[in-house]
Amino acid sequence: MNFFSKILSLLLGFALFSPFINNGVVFVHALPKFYPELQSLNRADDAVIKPLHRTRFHFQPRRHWINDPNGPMYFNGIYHLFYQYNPKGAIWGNIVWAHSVSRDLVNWKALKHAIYPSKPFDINGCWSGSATVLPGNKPVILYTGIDPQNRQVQNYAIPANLSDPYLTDWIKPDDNPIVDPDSGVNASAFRDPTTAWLSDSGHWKTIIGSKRRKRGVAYLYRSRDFVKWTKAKHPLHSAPNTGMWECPDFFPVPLSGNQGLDVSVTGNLVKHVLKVSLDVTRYEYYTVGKYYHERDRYVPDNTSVDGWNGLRYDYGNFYASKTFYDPAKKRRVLWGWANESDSAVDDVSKGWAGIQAIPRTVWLDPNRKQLLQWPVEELNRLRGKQVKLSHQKLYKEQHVEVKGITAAQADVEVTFSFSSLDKAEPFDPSWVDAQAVCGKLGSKVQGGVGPFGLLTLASENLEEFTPVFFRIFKAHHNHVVLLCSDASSSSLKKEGLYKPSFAGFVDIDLSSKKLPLRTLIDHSVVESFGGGGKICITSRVYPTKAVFGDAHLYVFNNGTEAITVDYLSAWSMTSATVN
Ligand SMILES: *[C@@H]1O[C@H](CO)[C@@H](O)[C@H](O)[C@H]1NC(C)=O
Ligand SMILES: *[C@@H]1O[C@H](CO)[C@@H](O)[C@H](O)[C@H]1NC(C)=O
Ligand SMILES: *[C@@H]1O[C@H](CO)[C@@H](O)[C@H](O)[C@H]1NC(C)=O
Ligand SMILES: *[C@@H]1O[C@H](CO)[C@@H](O)[C@H](O)[C@H]1NC(C)=O
Ligand SMILES: *[C@H]1O[C@@H](CO)[C@H](O)[C@@H](O)[C@@H]1NC(C)=O
Repeated sequence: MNFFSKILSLLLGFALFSPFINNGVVFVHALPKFYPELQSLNRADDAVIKPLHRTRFHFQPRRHWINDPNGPMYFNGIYHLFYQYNPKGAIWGNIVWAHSVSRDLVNWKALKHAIYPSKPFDINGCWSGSATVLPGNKPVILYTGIDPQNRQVQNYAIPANLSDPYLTDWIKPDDNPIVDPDSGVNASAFRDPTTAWLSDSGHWKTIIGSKRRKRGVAYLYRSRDFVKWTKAKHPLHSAPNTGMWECPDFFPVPLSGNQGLDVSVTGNLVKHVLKVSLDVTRYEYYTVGKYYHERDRYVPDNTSVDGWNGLRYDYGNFYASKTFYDPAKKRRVLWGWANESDSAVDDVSKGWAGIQAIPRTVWLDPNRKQLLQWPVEELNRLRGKQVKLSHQKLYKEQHVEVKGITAAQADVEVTFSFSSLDKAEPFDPSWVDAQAVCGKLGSKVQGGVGPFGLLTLASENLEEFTPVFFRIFKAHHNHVVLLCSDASSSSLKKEGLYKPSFAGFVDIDLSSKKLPLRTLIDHSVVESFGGGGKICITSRVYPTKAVFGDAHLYVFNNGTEAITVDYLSAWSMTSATVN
């Protein structure tokens, strides 16, 4: 991640913005301001950890700041997750690779830090990277180190003892760094190596995120021995006006079925996915395309938008994501960081900041234009008490409570149906920004078909609620479905909260006149999967009344077309054992 953007997390507010326009694209540069006094407020004792909005089944450390998931992998029956972590406080700084292990991706045990600044090649920072399991079942980590000149260099680390089931200790060999930024590369924008793949020619390949002026770039490097790396003449891919590409991720998906593939698989039965995290917007986008492995070039399909209006894994708080192949269950699993939406001062006072979203299985949609995502199946083991609703009609302005579960800690699966689309509101073709549409047409603005959905983390009299809802529009030739996860009424707290109306448009076949939705609710996070995983949105919210036993869950409709809850199943979730 970018040094400046990381400093952003130190800010109380973004003091100065200077937008300028280039080729029709607005770049917003934030001029960072340091608040060193916040660093001195950091505390190390458990006593100050505020439990109020802590999650109970998401991944988070016991305290302090976390950001990017790093080097996820499966090794000898155990899942490993490393992550960017500040051992000294709840704001960004002092970053190490913290390390946790799990047998089920749900319950985690914290180990000691795997990688921390100690050598010239990482003395100023141990930033993000990936794990690759080499033939012979030997894991190796590639990560970005910040050297004494503050250059971003790429290093490797290997387990000290392959017989240790937890791979607790890691060695950083003295022949690091293994990749220096050459004269053509901006040494302040050169980071986050991916899991390497092996080609038929016996070369290992990895990509490293960068930029050239305003062009986002994924530089490709090749190696025979994993230690000596050579930059390819051409990047694997690049795109104009997207700015710095952080945390690239590149992997194959089979044309059909939901299995995952090892990263080295190529051929006519796969497509490839390239995801990048855009430092300028703090969002990610991905394309589906073809990898020409002889030429080492990736070309997105013409159905994928290659730019910051592209497809997103998640239209909410979700960044710096990374996938790995799980050979035990033959699936590809996605991790992503969900940052806080409160202020740095609030983070210091609650003693912690940042969670990882629930790991998701990802695979190619049968339409081959996008991915589908679903929470890993192991999460279902936390499902406790279940309540059901079926054939529940919802007329305009109606909401019905789903009673009998812990609404602040729940998993909800629901299928809505409607009998006609005739009442759908007209779609304005100038609406390209779904979030702006949701901001304008929230749950309170009545519609035709929708808004309908769930009211999560709601207080009894709806002073606070986070609605997750669909709204269907009639465009010239088709219907357009909007999914919103709207934090604007999520909290009565007035100051210091970011309450965006996150939303995305989704290409769903409406011929069945049904729309499914699954939402995971965990105290300060609402994570939704619309249309069977076609669209995901994660919101971070901080209710003041709708907490613990005072939180409620409702289904609602605010459109003129009557909606039916065909079937709803909601579960109280038990708490996972996390770190
Ligand atoms: C390596 O790990 C194994 C299993 O934990 C342990 O028995 C062995 O003593 C370790 N070797 C060293 C050199 O630490
Ligand atoms: C290199 O990247 C840094 C960090 O984004 C930026 O401030 C600087 O202007 C870039 N240098 C060049 C020569 O583009
Ligand atoms: C997109 O590519 C496909 C082949 O992959 C081609 O058949 C189609 O005509 C292209 N569409 C456009 C609009 O270029
Ligand atoms: C439904 O619409 C009414 C009228 O605009 C509004 O008062 C109410 O808050 C809306 N319900 C929700 C859940 O937003
Ligand atoms: C998460 O926090 C919000 C509110 O401070 C910012 O607006 C986002 O830019 C930030 N997201 C990331 C990825 O840093």
